[in-house]
Amino acid sequence: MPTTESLGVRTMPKVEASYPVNKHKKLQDWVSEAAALCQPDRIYWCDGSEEEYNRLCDEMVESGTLIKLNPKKRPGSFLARSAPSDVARVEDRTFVCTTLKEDCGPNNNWMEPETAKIILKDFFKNCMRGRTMYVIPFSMGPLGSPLSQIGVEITDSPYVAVSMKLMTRMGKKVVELLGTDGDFVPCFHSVGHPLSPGEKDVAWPCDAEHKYICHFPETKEIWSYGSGYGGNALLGKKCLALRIASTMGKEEGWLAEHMLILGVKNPEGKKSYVAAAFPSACGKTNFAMIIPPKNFGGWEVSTVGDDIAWIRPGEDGKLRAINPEAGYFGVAPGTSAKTNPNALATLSKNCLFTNVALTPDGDVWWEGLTDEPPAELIDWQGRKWTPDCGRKAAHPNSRFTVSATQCPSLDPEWDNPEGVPISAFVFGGRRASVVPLAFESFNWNYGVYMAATLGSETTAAAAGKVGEVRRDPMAMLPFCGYHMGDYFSHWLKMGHMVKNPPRIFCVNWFRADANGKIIWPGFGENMRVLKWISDRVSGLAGAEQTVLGWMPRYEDLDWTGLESVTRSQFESLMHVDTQLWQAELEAHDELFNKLSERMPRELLITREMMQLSLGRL
Ligand code: TSX
Ligand code: MN
Repeated sequence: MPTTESLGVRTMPKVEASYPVNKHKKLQDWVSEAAALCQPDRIYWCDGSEEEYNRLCDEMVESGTLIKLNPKKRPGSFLARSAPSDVARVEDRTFVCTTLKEDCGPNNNWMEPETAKIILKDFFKNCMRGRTMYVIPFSMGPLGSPLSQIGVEITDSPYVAVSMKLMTRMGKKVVELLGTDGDFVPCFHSVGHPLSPGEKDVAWPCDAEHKYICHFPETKEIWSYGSGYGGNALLGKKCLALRIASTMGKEEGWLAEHMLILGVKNPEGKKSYVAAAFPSACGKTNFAMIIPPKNFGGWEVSTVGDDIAWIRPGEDGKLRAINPEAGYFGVAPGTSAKTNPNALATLSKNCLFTNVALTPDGDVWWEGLTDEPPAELIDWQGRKWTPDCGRKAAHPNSRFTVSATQCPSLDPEWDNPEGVPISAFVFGGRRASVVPLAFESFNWNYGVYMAATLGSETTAAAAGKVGEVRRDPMAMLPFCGYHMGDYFSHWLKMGHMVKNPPRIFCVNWFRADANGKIIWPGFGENMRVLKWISDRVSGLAGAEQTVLGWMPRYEDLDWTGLESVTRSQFESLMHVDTQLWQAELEAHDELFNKLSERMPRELLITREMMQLSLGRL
């Protein structure tokens, strides 16, 4: 007689949960359906406890996925080395699946939803054989906050499970909050590396050939196959909190933005909050954790978030924001006691590192951590490394994953379910010329124009020609889950929906002199610009009106304790070259033409008005 096994039919795998998980029928059905498709050996419901976190880490040390770091140097911390083919988000394998292709826009790769599901179901079939299927309930945002969203990730990666514990509010409490019929975003993930009976696992399983990161904004679902890394696999972050949430925001009247949130307290104790968007390689986490210069009397900066902000109109006519995340998944290289002392302190314990180098005494190292590299290391691929070997010790996209609660500058309101009131939006790019150090937009629509045309120059780290300007509207180009033209319209609408919209500022820490040397000292010294922004909002700081907007004059910035920037250097930092700006506006054509079918008229008119006013000079 044929056995059920020989017929290819398997019974349901064993389910393990330390708490009741069978109250929510839709969730139950989805988990059962996923298990029937993926055929894991075991289903494990995460409870989010410390005990569970430690157990999963220990199991991964045992299996070779994690290396335990020296507890004297880096208590409670681990190193993971990914497969060399799985080191970053895969933008060309990331899809937005809308019924109509027009709705996803030229800013996204499109697949028809039913077709995508047919293709992916084929990959998901039996893909968890020999593995545990983890069910990870998580909240993006404070538990139970009206601004939060719940997600449930199904994955066969224990690395994802422990990362979600660090990055979100995860576990049993979320299932309790869901009750019998609460809404959640299903986040379906597999590394795509099933094990046949007796097959030995690898340290970083993934599918080296097939990767799909699919978003279904119409049904609010995420399906991700083939990668175990970062935003491809930790589905609460870029997939849910940006791509799916941006669509929710458009439908429901709020914003899901790629922004840090920081608090600024002046010496009188008055606090305001700023949300800021920067494209990659501009030092966003460094700015989120900025420490004011010495002698900068009484100003304090605190961190609400370093990557994502969910923003909605509050009853007071202001926009209120939460950080949907509960941890930092930051780029390690360049992080040091000089560039970001708060981050370094955050990383001192209970930290999960990925693709950094290992020191002989069981600690971590990456390019930029110290001026002098250690004499020998094990590099991110597990090979012997010496300073003269010609290779990077850490992968340029190597990461730390750590709970926000360890950040010394963490804002006391970071977990407030009501969010914090936003007084200013800041947009910054890396521009060697054209864009001044700081200016304030004339009004909402003009500010949206500046944000929509945000550009940043490519650095050696990014592919493409070095120094080429890439447009990255609101730093959202890879993260907006719908047509970017509709997104601009939504931004225009949001400013007019509230009585007191935030003021909009643009900054550029990277302006260079004729020799290509960056003029502004940056880092903690950016506090001088932040103080001006904070004082502008309070009506305390002066500015002059120019064609670009309101700009600080030399005397409008606080120069206490800074000798390295002369008045003439300040003039260079602020100089607006009419011809270069005319060329800049011309260059905006490329972006606007790509989005022409859905470009809001307001932005086209703003461009014409700018061209007219520049032409008059
Ligand atoms: O993060 C940066 N910020 C924001 C800090 C709050 N970086 C690093 C960018 C790469 C991720 C910066 N780099 C900043 C900056 O403001 N400015 C610069 C350019 C710069 C680099 C080095 C020095 C000065 C400016 N000084 C010395 O090397 C001594
Ligand atoms: Mn980011």
